[in-house]
Amino acid sequence: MDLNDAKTHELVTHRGFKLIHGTHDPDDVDQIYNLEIRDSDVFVVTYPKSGTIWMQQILLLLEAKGDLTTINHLNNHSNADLIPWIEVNGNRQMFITAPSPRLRVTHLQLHFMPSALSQKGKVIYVARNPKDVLVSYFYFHKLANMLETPKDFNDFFEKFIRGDVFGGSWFEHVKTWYSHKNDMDMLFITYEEMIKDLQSAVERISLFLGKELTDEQLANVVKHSTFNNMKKIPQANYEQVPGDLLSHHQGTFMRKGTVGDWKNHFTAAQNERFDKVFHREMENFPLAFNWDIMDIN
Ligand code: PPS
Repeated sequence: MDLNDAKTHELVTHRGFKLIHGTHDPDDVDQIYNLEIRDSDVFVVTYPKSGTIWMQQILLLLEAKGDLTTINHLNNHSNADLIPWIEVNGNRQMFITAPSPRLRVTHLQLHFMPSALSQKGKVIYVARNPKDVLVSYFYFHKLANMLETPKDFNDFFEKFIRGDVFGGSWFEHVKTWYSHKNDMDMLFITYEEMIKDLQSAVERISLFLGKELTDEQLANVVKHSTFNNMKKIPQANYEQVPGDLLSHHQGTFMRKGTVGDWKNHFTAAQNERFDKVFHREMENFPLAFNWDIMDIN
């Protein structure tokens, strides 16, 4: 696509991946591959709606040893200001000169990421069951003005299955990253594991990052990263993001935060179709997901 012809909302296919016109610049994204990496760099990698803001909150709290008041939220910075997207316009340049530790998030596919990540730095990949991702992403398309408002749920359902959304195919994203998890220093964790036992998840993340927190500090990290507590923090719920980016009257970023909400949205036919695609795509792949809150409690 000629970028000059692209309108806001439009997805731009670039090297097999879908970017958002106006939010991402393909030439700039291509330069991420050559970034120099430090041992202390940490990248949180997610397919959209898989728990990015949650992991940002946990990493910020681990840095702050559980003390919410020392996080720069006070200056009205959101989680994404404090742990920015590497692929968003202007952020790559900022990364180069930022002080350590450089904590970043990304939705990018592996082939765009700094090649030096195989030698240095750490990656935390968060995966979420794709039925809940689809529902969460549907609502986010209504909220986020940089994304096209879906015609209806079924229309979005088909787009998601085709991978015709920012982030491309969920299946490709998860499979590619998972199959390269031993090529770098990666922690692979699921949203459902975090829902099931946040304390253990936080301990795993802390250990992976080599942090040394007391039990009390860890307990505070857990306390300030629960859904209900994060929802009350405007900077962790993107409440202060300007209305031209998020239509706040359409809903809240922290929406339901649970496992199995897809059951309130999928028809029996959609579920059958999704299962077929899932089995075809994930056959022989050693990844299992929890689809229902009842299965993990
Ligand atoms: S984005 O736009 O890609 O950055 O979105 P992302 O942050 O990856 O995902 C948003 C969903 O994660 C849920 N969330 C949580 N669930 C449980 N506990 C906590 N603490 C938490 N924080 C964020 C958020 O509510 C979105 O999911 P849905 O299903 O829409 O509620």
